[in-house]
Amino acid sequence: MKRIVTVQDVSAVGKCSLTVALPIISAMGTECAVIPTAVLSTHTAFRGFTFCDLTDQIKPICDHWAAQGITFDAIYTGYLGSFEQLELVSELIDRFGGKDCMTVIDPVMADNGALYAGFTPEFAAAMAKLCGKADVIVPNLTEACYMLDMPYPEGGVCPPEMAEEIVRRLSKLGARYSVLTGMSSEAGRLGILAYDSVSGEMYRYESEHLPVSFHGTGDIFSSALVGGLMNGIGLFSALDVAVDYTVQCIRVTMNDPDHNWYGVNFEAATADLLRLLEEKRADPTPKGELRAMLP
Ligand code: PXL
Repeated sequence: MKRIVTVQDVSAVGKCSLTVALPIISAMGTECAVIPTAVLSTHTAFRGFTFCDLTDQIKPICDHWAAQGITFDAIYTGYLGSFEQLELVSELIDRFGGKDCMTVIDPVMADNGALYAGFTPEFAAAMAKLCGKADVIVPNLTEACYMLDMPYPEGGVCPPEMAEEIVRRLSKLGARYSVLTGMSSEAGRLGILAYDSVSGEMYRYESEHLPVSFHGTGDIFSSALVGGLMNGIGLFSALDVAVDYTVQCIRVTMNDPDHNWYGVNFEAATADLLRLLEEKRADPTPKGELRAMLP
């Protein structure tokens, strides 16, 4: 069985970061080890949340794992809250990464043209440096603009040529695959644009653009992507699964009159996720390399 480690916070209520990565990756049949970077009562969109920093646990956890000979097929990082955590994750990649381990970095720190509370442009620059150590990076448009130190386009409008220019620029940070999320090449559609800096291939996949926005969907997308990659379905096929699952999560949430404002009903779409995954696993020609990295 494949084993990954994900490094992000536990927002105890709020359906994001570890509380979605763990169930999604497990449901997709991969062991999901965790390094909780902090425990919060809720994510930071709530008022008055508690916060307990666990930075000092990261190195001892890694030391123990190294002593036990524990290895990983992937490292997946999400929300990281300080320069020190970026540095510790960089060391973790040096220790546990390598050619048999895929590193996926979701540089969670901003959306809709603005940084989340507590983040600075200097942090974005440090995150950009960390992204250089990844195989796959998955920023949204805001995160990409901060990491590239470029202005956020008026109203978040990013025509296809601009998106292609951005993923090319992102690839200069050093990751082989740059995936820009929240992209739309036509009205009513939303998805991703991916760029393989080795082959020069651009890959676009879009699904229905539902007229709502929910917290935590980025983490759901990235977790499903990592789960797909661990199933050996190829990066582009894994992106299809992640987009379709995220849209399905939003759809079921919209249809639930009792839904929460703080997160989507990703649990209710688990059967859809497994069906989407099975369709790709049954496909004799899954799209995108990275499959080659796996048995
Ligand atoms: O979903 C990203 C995320 C993760 N963790 C925490 C957050 C957020 C987004 O705001 O606040 C603590």
